[in-house]
Amino acid sequence: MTDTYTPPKVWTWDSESGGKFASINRPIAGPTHDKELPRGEHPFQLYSLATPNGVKVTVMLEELLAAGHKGAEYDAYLINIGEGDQFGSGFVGVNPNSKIPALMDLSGDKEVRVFESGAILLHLAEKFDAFLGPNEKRAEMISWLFWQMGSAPYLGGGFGHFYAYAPEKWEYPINRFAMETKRQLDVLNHQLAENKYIAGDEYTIADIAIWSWYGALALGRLYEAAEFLDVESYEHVQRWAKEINDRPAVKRGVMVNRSWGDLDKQLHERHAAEDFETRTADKLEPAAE
Ligand SMILES: N[C@@H](CCC(=O)N[C@@H](CS)C(=O)NCC(=O)O)C(=O)O
Repeated sequence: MTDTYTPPKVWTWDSESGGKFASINRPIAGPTHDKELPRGEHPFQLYSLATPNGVKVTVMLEELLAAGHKGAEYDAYLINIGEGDQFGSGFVGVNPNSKIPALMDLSGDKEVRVFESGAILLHLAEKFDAFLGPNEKRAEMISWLFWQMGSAPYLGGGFGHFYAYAPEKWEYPINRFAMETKRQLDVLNHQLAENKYIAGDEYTIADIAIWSWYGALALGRLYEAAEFLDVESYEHVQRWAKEINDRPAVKRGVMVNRSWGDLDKQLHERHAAEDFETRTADKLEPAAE
């Protein structure tokens, strides 16, 4: 690849960069418009979309409910990041970083906002004392949770962006990030060769966080890159990814705030357990033109 770009002395925001998310990317923080967020009746209010970062939280909430934690009832509202919903004033009030997922915890005396998917997982796990694994493995579990938070931007923002979303295919960034993504898959493969779950014998929030990205990748659900990355060859990641995929709470969690794919797998908003049966997109009236 030849370098055809000479950076100016000072970068300025004067043209669209091209690619899938060019129209929503901007170099400044803060709201672009006034918009209050809706609120339901449950202790947790989630504002999200079923991307891998969003799915972490809906899987966790469904797992908590499946484990009998009735206090984990939640209302989930769809944030359409392609339309710029993340820049509305209400959303920015919950997450000043303007990215899904964002959570309001109304369960205590004071309302608490939580943003960053890893922080949300930890907040919920500590609140319900669930999916934390045994005490003696806590440092290991948290290490893997933070591994995911630090690693996935190379997979999503690096590999996925240049392989699937950039306006052209450039060999240098695709090579660089394919190499790193495969290295990460191999790290997981080694760990899962020795352990049933990522931090030992118990299913934890580290599995939920890592599965949402690397499980989806291994199952061929991200960037149409399964063949290119030869994901089938990561034998232990495959075993683990399929096992977690079979969990009923995971099957529900991936449907919440999903707005693409099969209509019967899209639950745009979730307010009650029965919504999975009665309010998927195939069962709703089409919106008026
Ligand atoms: N580190 C954040 C990343 C969140 C993130 O990147 N969210 C994306 C969707 S997966 C988003 O909201 N993008 C909108 C934007 O960049 O404007 C987390 O884990 O919560």
